[in-house]
Amino acid sequence: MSNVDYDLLIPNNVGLSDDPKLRRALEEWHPGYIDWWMDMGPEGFQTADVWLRTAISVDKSGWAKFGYVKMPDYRWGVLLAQPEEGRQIPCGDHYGEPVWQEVPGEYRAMLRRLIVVQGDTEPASVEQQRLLGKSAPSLYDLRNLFQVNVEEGRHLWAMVYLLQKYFGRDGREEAVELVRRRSGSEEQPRILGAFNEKTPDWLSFFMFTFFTDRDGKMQLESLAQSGFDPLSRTCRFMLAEEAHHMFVGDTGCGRIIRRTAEAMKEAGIEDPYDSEAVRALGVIDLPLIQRKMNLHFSLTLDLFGSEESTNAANYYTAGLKARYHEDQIQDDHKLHDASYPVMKLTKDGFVSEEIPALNGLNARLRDDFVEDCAGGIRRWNRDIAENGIDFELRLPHIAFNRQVGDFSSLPISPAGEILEDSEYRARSTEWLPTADDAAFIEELMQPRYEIGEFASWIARPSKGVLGQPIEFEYVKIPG
Ligand code: BYC
Ligand code: FE
Ligand code: FE
Repeated sequence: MSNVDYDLLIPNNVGLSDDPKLRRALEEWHPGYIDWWMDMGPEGFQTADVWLRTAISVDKSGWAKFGYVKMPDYRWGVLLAQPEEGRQIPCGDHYGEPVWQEVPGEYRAMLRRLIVVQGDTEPASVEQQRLLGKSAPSLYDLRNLFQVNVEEGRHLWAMVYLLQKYFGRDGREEAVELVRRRSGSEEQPRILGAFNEKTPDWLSFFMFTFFTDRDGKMQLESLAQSGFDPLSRTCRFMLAEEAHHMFVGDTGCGRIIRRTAEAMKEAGIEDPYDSEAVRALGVIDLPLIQRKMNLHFSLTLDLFGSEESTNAANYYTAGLKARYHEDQIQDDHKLHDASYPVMKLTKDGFVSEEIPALNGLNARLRDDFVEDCAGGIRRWNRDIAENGIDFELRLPHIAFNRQVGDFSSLPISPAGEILEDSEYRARSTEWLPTADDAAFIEELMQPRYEIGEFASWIARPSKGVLGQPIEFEYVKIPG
């Protein structure tokens, strides 16, 4: 289905030109969105020409076009994946019934909540990343940042479309709130904790796109299985874009780690903990990278909610949100009699305990997430080892540094040791980024805007974007 209407203000494949009411609602929301983008989007680059991909079709092959765009002129479209003939509700009480094309009345509030929470994270991430352009390590990376930003903007459009088309007046009100809340604000914060944290530097940005965008992937995968078909189709198309965000995080962290390992090898530094010597090379020491990883991993785990959740059970039973790859799992898809093992902290330490599977769905998705992280970390460690450095990056224990769920606020080390509060506090500078780390990184991160040049602390990518050379003017910054 290539019938994307690209001539309207809002490019779409949802028949906006035949639905004047909805078209008016979206067009009325548009100026507020642009105001938000000018206010909270990438600071200092709104007039730059950026070589961006824009979604113009939902065909698996060739769904995007590339070219120079000024970001405020980006064509944020509403694009749904093609409907699947005969699709059925994949889980819960309505398992096997035809999917809903309209909102099931009894589940309206739950569904709206899910869409609002999903929608809220998209602009939040743009807000968190808005200052990063000022310290970009290269034009290539600057362009990737902006690509991620405009696509998160499009993901907001995707959720706003659902709210305005299917939820009438309260949907329109929620759409306004989505561009009113602000990441980190005291009065009107973003809904989920991690989206009120700072993304102060590029190492954080790459960790965020590796871990937090991957939560996005996992959540979108489970919403892509929704019995509410418009949500499913929307999320399926968003996942096509999301793959690039994973790529940015995975290769970004990987290039930083490789650069450090290579620089250490060249300089003959063997002790990865000799941070003074390593930092003097203009690269980031591996223990600091580990501390950032501990932070972003633990913040992201909080996004899965409590391990045991009746909300999650209700979403599933209603058929609104399923498991990761629900359609590939062989069981009854109702889970009334099933159990799931979750880790609990008892007086005997950590033990695995079986809980009703329906209540354990957040824990299960989180476990799937942890597994999904493993490949990247394995590759990074291979680069470290290949340079002869004795250091291994490790995901911290899932109970470390948590603010949501069973392990919230417990003094547990990244290795999973249960400590006294005082020891935990005293040692936390070993495990989480310190003020000294922040000062070092801030000084290190000076922008490189020359074509084909890269900052000292990051390796060049293996290739440019879509066949372009690495030496390409990915962003034309006005003089
Ligand atoms: N912070 O039963 P519980 C992305 C609330 S990222 C603050 O434990 P539930 C992206 C919860 O709302 C993906 N509050 O959890 C990435 C509930 O409050 P109410 C975003 C939290 O509901 C990068 C109460 O605590 N999408 O796309 O089963 C860049 C008890 O909740 C938090 C989604 O998350 C928290 N961390 O699950 C750009 C999918 N956790 O309702 C984009 C939609 C929980 O009692 N959302 N609470 O007032 C959901 O599926 C669920 O809302 C959650 C929470 C999985 C987030
Ligand atoms: Fe997104
Ligand atoms: Fe993303």
